[in-house]
Amino acid sequence: MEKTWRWFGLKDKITLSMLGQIGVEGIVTALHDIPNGAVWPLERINDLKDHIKDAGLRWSVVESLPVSEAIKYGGSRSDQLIANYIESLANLGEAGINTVCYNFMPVIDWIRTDLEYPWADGTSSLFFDKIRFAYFDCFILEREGAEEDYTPEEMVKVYELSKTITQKEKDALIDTIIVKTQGFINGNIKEGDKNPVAIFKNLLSLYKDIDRDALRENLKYFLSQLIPVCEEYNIKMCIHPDDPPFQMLGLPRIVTSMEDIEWIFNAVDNPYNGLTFCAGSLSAGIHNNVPELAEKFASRTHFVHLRSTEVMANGDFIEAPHLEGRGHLIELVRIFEKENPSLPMRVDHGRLMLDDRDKAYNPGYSFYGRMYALAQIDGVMATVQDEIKRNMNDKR
Ligand code: DNO
Repeated sequence: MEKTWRWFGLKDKITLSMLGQIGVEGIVTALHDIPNGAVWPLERINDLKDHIKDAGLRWSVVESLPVSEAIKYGGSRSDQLIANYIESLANLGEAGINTVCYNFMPVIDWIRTDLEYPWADGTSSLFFDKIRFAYFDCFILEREGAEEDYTPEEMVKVYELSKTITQKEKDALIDTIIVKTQGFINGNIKEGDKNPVAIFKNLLSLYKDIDRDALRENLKYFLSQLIPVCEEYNIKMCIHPDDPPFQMLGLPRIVTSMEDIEWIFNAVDNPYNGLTFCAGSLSAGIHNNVPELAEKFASRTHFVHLRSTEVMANGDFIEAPHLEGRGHLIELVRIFEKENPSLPMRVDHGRLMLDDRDKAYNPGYSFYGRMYALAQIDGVMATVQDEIKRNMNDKR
């Protein structure tokens, strides 16, 4: 697979010349400063593409071309926003950038409760604590009916927590769930926004009449408008699974399982309607067998995120070291190397380690942590490629 790296543009403290030194071949990025919903001008795309090329790399994948909320909930501006999206795609196609990752998660992209969960070895990783999340849902958002989403045993723990949690911890929880993890993704909420909880509640209310079926229909409509343009410009669209892959906050989530992904592929049955195989997101759902999904969807996978998680019996999950956990990345490398050796792959999220701390990297996007994971995966890829070569020689 092609070794790519998510780079956040000219403002990223991790420079392209650093990436050149650690074996990165392709760049995954976006025009992060263009507001969600506006057209990406061809000139701007070409400028960034040339900048990357000058560093001896290529712009392999767009992550993400964000889908505006009104497209997802089917608001009155939806058609105009889809027209803008199509124009951006055509411009990307014109510039020769052919893989576009996006997601269709309402309101909130990915969800974690802790950005620096400590490991015994001194490193730290991202973590999801179900009880803290339930506390946020029931006591901070005060979402109507929230308690019904948790078991009575869980609610007992939530009430216990409510007696001891400090204001500082509450603020940190809000900051982590709806600001820090979202702000850098062209999302709905930015660092510095006043009263993020109110903004967030307002966004949730946009979906009060949208269930899974309605969201699916809006995705189908969006894709059916896009795909002819993708065929014309050879642009592979790849939807990112929901992270984590289950229903939360009363919002519909439609990219969580084998059945969901099959539904999407059948809704617009065209190879340009493909998947970002994010092993990390998929592995956080105990209903998912990640290698089985990879076997099944390899031919419609256009981009791979290699990351793994471990899910606890109480519903918490942690981002596991890349060679451990439910992601089974070694097996995935076998599957994808066989299917398409030129598929772009990026290691996703890394631990905070060594000199990473206090660098204010976007959560999950450390330098040494990701570099370490990339080196591990690089070794696995070399081994698997060698296995494939040997098998071919044996067959001759
Ligand atoms: C988080 C990422 C997501 C992902 C988007 C793709 O680290 O995996 O933000 O980039 O969901 O649209």
